[in-house]
Amino acid sequence: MQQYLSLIQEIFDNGSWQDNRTGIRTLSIPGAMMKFDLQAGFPAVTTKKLAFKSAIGELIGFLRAYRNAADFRVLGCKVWDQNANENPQWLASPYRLQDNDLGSVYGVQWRQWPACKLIDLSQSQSTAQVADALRRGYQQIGNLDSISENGKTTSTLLYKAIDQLRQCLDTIMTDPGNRRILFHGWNWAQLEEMALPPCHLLYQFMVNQSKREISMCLYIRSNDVGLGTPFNLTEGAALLHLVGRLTGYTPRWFTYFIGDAHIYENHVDMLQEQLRRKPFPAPKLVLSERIPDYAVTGKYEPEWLEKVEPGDFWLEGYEHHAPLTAPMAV
Ligand code: UFP
Repeated sequence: MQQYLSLIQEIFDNGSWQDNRTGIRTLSIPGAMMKFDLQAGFPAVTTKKLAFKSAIGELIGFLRAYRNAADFRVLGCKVWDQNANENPQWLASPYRLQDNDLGSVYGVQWRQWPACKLIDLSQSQSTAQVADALRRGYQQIGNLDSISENGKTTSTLLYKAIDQLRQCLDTIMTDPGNRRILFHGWNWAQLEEMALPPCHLLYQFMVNQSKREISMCLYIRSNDVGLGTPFNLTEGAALLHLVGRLTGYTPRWFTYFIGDAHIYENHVDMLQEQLRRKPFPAPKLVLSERIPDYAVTGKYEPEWLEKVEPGDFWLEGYEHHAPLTAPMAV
């Protein structure tokens, strides 16, 4: 956890005060990186009590493509209530379907990224393109006529919900040397349909075939270092452990990139207190034996991405200082 404390110190030393949409100023730096060896321990914050159950509940909600704060609450994660029901901009949005609705946040993009193809039927390759799209699981929705000064063009619209995460696991299994094993949350067509556009938005997996290890890089465009970072570190590292288990690789390097790394003005006291505390050794993450280990069973069971439950994850040897709280900026 020294890396987390160093990041806090760096923001105190070099950050500049910035205004933002929440009305609570932040001390911010442009760009930061932390890199954790998961074989040396789990990156749990120890200078306060980590809301481990809540973070794991959120990750599981994402894995199941949840979009309702009440569903997250059932998993033990209450952090979405305010974003769903208190942000005035979202409350006024036509895309908010009902109370507690979050729109097409994180998991919806991870597991059901809405992909469309519009193929111009007048162009010579169109039949082959439509056939290729159908082979890839797209469904033909219908044809569209558009009229311009050059005349009428007919295009056909095809749609498919892409399970990006499942595709990543499949590629890890079939083509581990692939350098394109990633999933992305920043869907421009739907940003306004989300209670919060994604903060952690790009995940890439890398397999070391000779050492049988798997690593992950995560890019977070905007990170609340007081409340968000401990949460996001937990989720990212737990995800890498889970993907490693299901594909038969040992989780190794977890590299965490931040774009705008910031401390909210009303978190300064909490973080200064944490800097005064001496961190404890990193705990160990244990995954329940219920979750099949491909390295042991030889049977690939990616449906466990949806089947895992909060009780399948726990920390062993987690020593921490007293809890500290601070308000979340919405
Ligand atoms: N935030 C995080 N991690 C998350 C998440 C939100 O740090 O996983 F969902 C913080 C970052 C920022 C705010 O302080 O929430 C999002 O605001 P904005 O969209 O203006 O960057």
